[in-house]
Amino acid sequence: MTAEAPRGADAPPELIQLLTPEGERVEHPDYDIDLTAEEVRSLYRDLVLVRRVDLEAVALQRQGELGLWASLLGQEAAQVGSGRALTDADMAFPTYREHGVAWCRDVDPVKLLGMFRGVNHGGWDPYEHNFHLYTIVIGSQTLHAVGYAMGIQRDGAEAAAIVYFGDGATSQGDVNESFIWASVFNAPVVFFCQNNQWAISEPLEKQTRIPLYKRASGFGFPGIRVDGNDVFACLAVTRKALADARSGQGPTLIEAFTYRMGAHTTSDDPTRYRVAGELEAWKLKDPIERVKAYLFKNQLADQEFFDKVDAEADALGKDVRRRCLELPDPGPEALFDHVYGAPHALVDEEREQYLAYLAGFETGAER
Ligand SMILES: Cc1ncc(C[n+]2csc(CCOP(=O)(O)OP(=O)(O)O)c2C)c(N)n1
Ligand SMILES: [Mg+2]
Repeated sequence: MTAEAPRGADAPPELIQLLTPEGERVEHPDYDIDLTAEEVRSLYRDLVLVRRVDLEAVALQRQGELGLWASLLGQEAAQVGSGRALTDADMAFPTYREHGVAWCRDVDPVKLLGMFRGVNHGGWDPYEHNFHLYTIVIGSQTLHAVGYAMGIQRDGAEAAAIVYFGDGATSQGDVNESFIWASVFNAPVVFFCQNNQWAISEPLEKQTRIPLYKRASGFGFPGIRVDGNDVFACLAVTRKALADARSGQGPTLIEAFTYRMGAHTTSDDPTRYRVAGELEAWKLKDPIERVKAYLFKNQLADQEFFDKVDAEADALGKDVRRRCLELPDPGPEALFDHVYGAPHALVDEEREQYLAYLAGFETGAER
């Protein structure tokens, strides 16, 4: 330990990496992954397509078609790698930024856009995709995930839950409480923290004095740091953590070390609080470029393949834009839908009152 190291710091953090930023494969004794050329091409396609959907959503917001958008730019590998590690039976609990995981769960991107356009309250059936609704209240979904995991544990299901949250969320009480519950009940849950270095304008050093993954040991379960810009490593590490959870070995905290390359949301201007050099340094670790380099170097894909993926991405961007603009505005009564799972007398009464109130404006009879 050097004189400058913070009190309590011990060994330097280990980072699981299977693919370097230059596209070189690295072996790791605990995290071997054997991907076919087809599987690597498929991961590359996922990464490119989710980045394209994200880009289109940012443009739509800038043109006034969405109220807000939270970009995943830079975090594609963390999301696609972990998302592709899930089985159909596993359940994912996202924040508001997990568009790449939504993609892996076959949620139509237009449904995500609908929420940010204000025409739905979530837009998809969580059980149809085993992908919970987006959660804005920071960290609260960790409690939902642990509760769900304890439920499937009691059902004896061959499944696990995975919950996504950010570096900033680790300072929330909910997240720490969920760690305790998961630990003492040995719940089949994977805590997937995307450490993108920022919580809006608050840097990582204001959240923690030790690497986040090391927090897990204090709660009594393993923590691991993975290169969040390495889709192979994210896939391998998440696969193992999920398998451990399903086989009764309890929770794991995965810290995916990555970077939010864009603004926090479209309402934010990161040039006010972070230096440009930081972004430039992370651009060299781009999650897509390294897979492309790997495919090229190993002659697993040719230019025709890359052109085809780019064309598919453009077509997807256009299609998402067109269908977003065509989304119907819901009637005001839709506000009362889905408050409960079944009809409810009080909600019905409130809906009627509200519609009568609105009708008053048309006739001028009621105020
Ligand atoms: C309980 C709660 N407090 C504050 C906020 C406002 N808020 C929205 S996003 C955010 C930062 C979250 O940072 P992090 O967990 O690192 O996730 P990231 O946005 O970087 O993915 C905050 C404080 C909120 N949504 N919920
Ligand atoms: Mg963050």
